[in-house]
Formats: sequence, structure tokens, C-alpha cells
Amino acid sequence: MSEVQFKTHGELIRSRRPGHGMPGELFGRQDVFETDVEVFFHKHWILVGVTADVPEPGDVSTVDIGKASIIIVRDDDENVRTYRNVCRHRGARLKEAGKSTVGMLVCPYHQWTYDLDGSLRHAAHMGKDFDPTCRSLLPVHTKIVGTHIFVCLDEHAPEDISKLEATMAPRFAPYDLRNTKIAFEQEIIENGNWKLVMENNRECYHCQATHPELTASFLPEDFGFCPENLSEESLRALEEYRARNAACQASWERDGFVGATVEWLDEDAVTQFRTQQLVIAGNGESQTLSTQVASTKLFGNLQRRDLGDTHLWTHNSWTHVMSDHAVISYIIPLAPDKTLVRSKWLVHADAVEGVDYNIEDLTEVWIATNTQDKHLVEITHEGTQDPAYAPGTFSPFTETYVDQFSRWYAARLNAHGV
Ligand code: 3BY
Ligand code: FES
Ligand code: FE
Repeated sequence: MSEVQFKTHGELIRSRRPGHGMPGELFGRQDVFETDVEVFFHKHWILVGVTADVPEPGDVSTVDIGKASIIIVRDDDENVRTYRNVCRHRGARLKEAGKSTVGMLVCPYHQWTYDLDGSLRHAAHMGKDFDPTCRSLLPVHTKIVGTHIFVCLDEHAPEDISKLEATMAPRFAPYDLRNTKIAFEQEIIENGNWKLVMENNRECYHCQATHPELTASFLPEDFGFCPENLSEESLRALEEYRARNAACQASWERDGFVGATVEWLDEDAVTQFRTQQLVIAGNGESQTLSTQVASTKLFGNLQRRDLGDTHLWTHNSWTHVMSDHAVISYIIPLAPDKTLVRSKWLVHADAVEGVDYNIEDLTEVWIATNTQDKHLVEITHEGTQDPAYAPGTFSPFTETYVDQFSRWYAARLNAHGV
């Protein structure tokens, strides 16, 4: 019998040929999954929610991330706070995953009772020598940018979140995203590795064939293209797009919007992100089937509907902010072959369903797109676990960001000694 060669996680990623996919074991193996969660979800900044998850004081949203769990809560002063979901007595979980509303956080085990500011207010039978001030809930490094709640579970939170904040805060500001509500939420579990979910999101090679709803509002250059393959018709479309893009960018700039592309993705980035203000096709207003706004009550005090799509990627999320609504998706790995994808559709806090918007027009593009991508991720996960799988070549025109993601993944593992 031939000997089975066992490669370590680090050896596997270093064996990836530049410009090629990752070896299948990086998607399927349990030990790789556990290290991934530890490095990419416990030591990096990750998106875990939006401020509208906890609109009122006492609102709680609990999010599990691997073996860790965090409680996001709106305190009595309207601040969003985050704590580790571990009782400071004997460690019981204070809250199950999901949303609730509380006056105080009461442990189900022996009823230790914590204020929304994390301090321990009540613990029976502990005697007069017991000092409750040492037993406050453990806070979590948190950065709120626009409405996005980023947390880092590591003691040493990477400092370059400041770059994301400095770039995105002025871009989100005109949209007043804290004054929004969740019109719709969706949770899907994709039977595929988290890296396949992210790789799928980093390219639009697959978009024209698989996302008819999304491509109603996408324009040709967003897909990436090989100049040799362009038909005359596509060339014309591309030229039209470039003219339109230049005109839109100039008019947004005149109105004070900041939209230039910023990329912080390479090996020197810890908290990677990319942003750009994308032009929308057709009527140019929103990512809807009609390409017109889905909500007639625009964000903040916006007057213009044609603000394109302020797009943000991080290593566990993708966001599209239009004048009337935003779609924010983030992922949490559950198992080597299972990834949770949560999407939230935000509208102005005062927008009224049935008057200013309806759920179907608002959600149909991304519900369809998520369903299509789920299928693509699942068939790819299965294929990469087949003994016949050998990593293929990326398109140098349409899959450069997939290659970049693989390089960043390798660099971050290396930085953590993997
Ligand atoms: O829109 C996104 O978030 C990504 C990038 C292009 C296609 N894909 C669905
Ligand atoms: Fe929470 Fe005892 S474990 S009160
Ligand atoms: Fe897709």
C-alpha cells in the first residue's frame, strides 16, 4: 500500500501554484477549518451586524462565531456595546444566538444579573467579601463604521481597522446609516467552505450566465473582461459604460460624494477591504429589477436617486449602499463544508412598508443572487473534494481578486505562524 502523504495547513497553502485555485484539502479538512476560524474569525476584525440589529435600549443580538459568542446590546444611553457571552460566575452562556429584549442581562443558571453597561449588579449568596466590580462582563474590541459593527475577539486587535474607518466613514456619512431599519433579513446555510463563499464573491466571471437579476443593474466593466474576446457589440457597450462612468463620477464629486476606488487587499493588509462607487445600469438608481429605487424614502436627506452603489468588501462581508436601500451580507463558518450567510436589507428608519417600499421589489435581486451563489458554492465544494480535482488556472482578466484573496489568506496564515 502506498503511504499517504500528510501536508500541514501551511504546506498546503504554500503548495498553491500562483494564479491557481487552492488544494481541495484547504476546503475540506477539519484541522484547516479550526485554524481558519481561529486566525480569520477570532484574530481579525469581522463584521457581525448592523446598529439596526439593536434599535432600542435593551435590545440584544447574540452572534456565535466558532466556539466564541458575543452579545451586542443597546444600552440605556443608546450606545451599542458588545460583550463576551460568558457568565463571570461559572461560565454559562447568558443568551442563545438570536435577538431579544431585556431590562438587564440575567444568567439563566444562578441569576447573576448584569447591567447593560456590563457591570454585575446582583449576585446572591456571595458573602460580604465578594467584590462584584471584578466580575463585569468582558468587553469586545468594537468599531462601528456607518452602521457596520466590526468586532475583534483577540486581545491585540489589528490597528489597520483605522484605514477602513477613515475611508468608509465619510463615504457612508451622507446616507446617515444609523438612522435606518432592517426591512428584511435572510439567513442561509451554504454547504461549502467559507473560502469558496468569499472566492465566489470576488469575481463576476460567473455573473452573466448565472445572475440575470443582478446583471440588470451591473455594467460591463464590473465583470472584468478579456479584450481579445469582445464582440463589437460588447466593445460598444464598454465604451458607453466608460463615458457614463466618467460622467457619473464627476457629478458625484461635484455634489461632494467621495467615491474613488480604494483597495487595501494585499499581503501588507491585515484588515483587508475594497470600496468603490459603482455606476448602476438602466435607470441608474438602485440594485432592483427595474434599476429604479425600491424605496421612495431615500436615506438621510439625500435628494439624488442616482448615487450608484457604494460597494464595500471585507474578508467576511459584502455591502451595497444605494440612495434608497442597502444590502449588507456577512458570513460565519460553521463547519468545513458549512457557512452561514446573513443578509440584511436596510431602508430609512421612517420608510413605511406598503407606502414607501414593498419587500418584493426591495429583496428580489439579492434573494435570487444569494440562491444562485449558494448553488455555485455547493457544487464547487463537492467538486473540490472529488479525488479528480486539481486546482485550475484563474482568468487573469476576471479572477484577479480571487488570486489576490488566496495570496492574502496565505500571508495572514504565515503571519500567525501557520
Ligand atoms: O456584488 C458582489 O458583491 C459581488 C461582486 C461582483 C458579483 N458579486 C455578487
Ligand atoms: Fe451564571 Fe452561575 S453561571 S450565575
Ligand atoms: Fe455571484
